[in-house]
Amino acid sequence: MKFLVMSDNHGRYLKVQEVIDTWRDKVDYIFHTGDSEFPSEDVIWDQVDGVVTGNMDFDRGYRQQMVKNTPVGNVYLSHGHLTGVNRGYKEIFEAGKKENANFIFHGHTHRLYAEYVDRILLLNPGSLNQSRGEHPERTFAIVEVGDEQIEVQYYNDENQPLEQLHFTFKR
Ligand SMILES: [Mn+2]
Repeated sequence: MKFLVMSDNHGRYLKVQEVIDTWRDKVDYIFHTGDSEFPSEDVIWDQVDGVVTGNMDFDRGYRQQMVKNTPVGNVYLSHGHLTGVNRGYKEIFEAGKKENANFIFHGHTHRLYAEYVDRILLLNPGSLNQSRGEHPERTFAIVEVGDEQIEVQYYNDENQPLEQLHFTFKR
C-alpha cells in the first residue's frame, strides 16, 4: 500500500498538478495536509483522496481534520495549526490516537520529519513551496506500508528521491 503525502504548496498550482500526474497511477492514496491556497471546490481535488484546511486556506469549504479508512489502517489528516505543532507533536498525536489512527499526517511547520511511535507513523511531508527546516528542498513524501515494515521516502519537487531522506520502520 502506497501513500503520497504533500502539504504547504501555497500556490504553485502547476507543480501540484505535475506531482499528481506523475504519481497518480503509482500510489493508492494521495493526501494533502493543507495550505494549498486553492479553492475547496477546485477540480484538482478530484484526483486527491483526502485534503484538509490550513491556516492560509480561507475557503471555508475544507474540513479541519479527516480520517480515511484504508486497508492498512486509519489515516488521520490535519494541518496541525489547531493542535499547536509548532510547539511539538504531543497534541496532534493525542488527537490522532482518539481517532484510532495508524498514520498521522500533518504540515504547517514546513519541516519534514517521520517518526514511528506506539505503532503510529507521525509524518510531515515538508513544504512544496519553502522549507523552513534543516533540509532546504521543497518536498513531498511517499509512504510504502508493507507487512513487516514501513518505508518513507522524501522526494524533491522535481520528483527525484532524496537519498539521505529515506526511513525504514519495523511494524
Ligand atoms: Mn500552515
